[in-house]
Amino acid sequence: MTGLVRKATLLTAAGLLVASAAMAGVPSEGNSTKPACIGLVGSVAGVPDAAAGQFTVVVRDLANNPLNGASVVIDFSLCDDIGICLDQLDVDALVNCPAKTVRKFTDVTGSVTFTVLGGSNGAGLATTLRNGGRIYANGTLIGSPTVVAYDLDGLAGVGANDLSAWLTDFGLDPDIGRSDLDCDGSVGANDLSFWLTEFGNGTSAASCAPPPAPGGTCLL
Ligand SMILES: [Ca+2]
Ligand SMILES: [Ca+2]
Repeated sequence: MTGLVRKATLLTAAGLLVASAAMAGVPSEGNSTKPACIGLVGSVAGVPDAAAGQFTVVVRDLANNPLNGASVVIDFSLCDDIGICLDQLDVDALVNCPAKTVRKFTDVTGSVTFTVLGGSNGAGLATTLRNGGRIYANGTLIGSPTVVAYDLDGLAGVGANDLSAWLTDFGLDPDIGRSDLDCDGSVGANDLSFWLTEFGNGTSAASCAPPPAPGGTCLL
């Protein structure tokens, strides 16, 4: 190997190392695991309704390595019809009321699990309510889930008034994201089945306390 070739080889190897280092630690939307829909739920006796609302985000970088300690923010600021609870009944969840976000951090496997407490105010229509959620990892957008809610009036847990709100959404527009409880892309009979099951379980009997302000921002 001539000196020139050796130098070129070394420079190429160094370049690859630099590129690899740059990829490491940068969250990748394509490599990360995130939900297509986020279901907001209530609680009962201070216990979040994880059975209906729990979801997991796995953050991986551009080199497909899991990111430990990554800040994962679920951002509801674009969802005018959605309100989140000030108290998420989760010591690891950091709520930012003005920003309308919930933040947690990933573990060594790059994973973090959420159950977001909140509901809807039943306002707004149509496609603006689809894919309105945002998921950020260390500030990088990695997902835009639809945000669905069982408590569609944001009051008194999951109850009869929410059924009425669901039926209104069903009648108005099959594309109203908040009522697409099975996350199949439209509001239909199967979503009603989901809602009835949730109502029957009684595990989201309580709404936020205190309730969110108009517009869904939680009260400080
Ligand atoms: Ca309700
Ligand atoms: Ca559906």
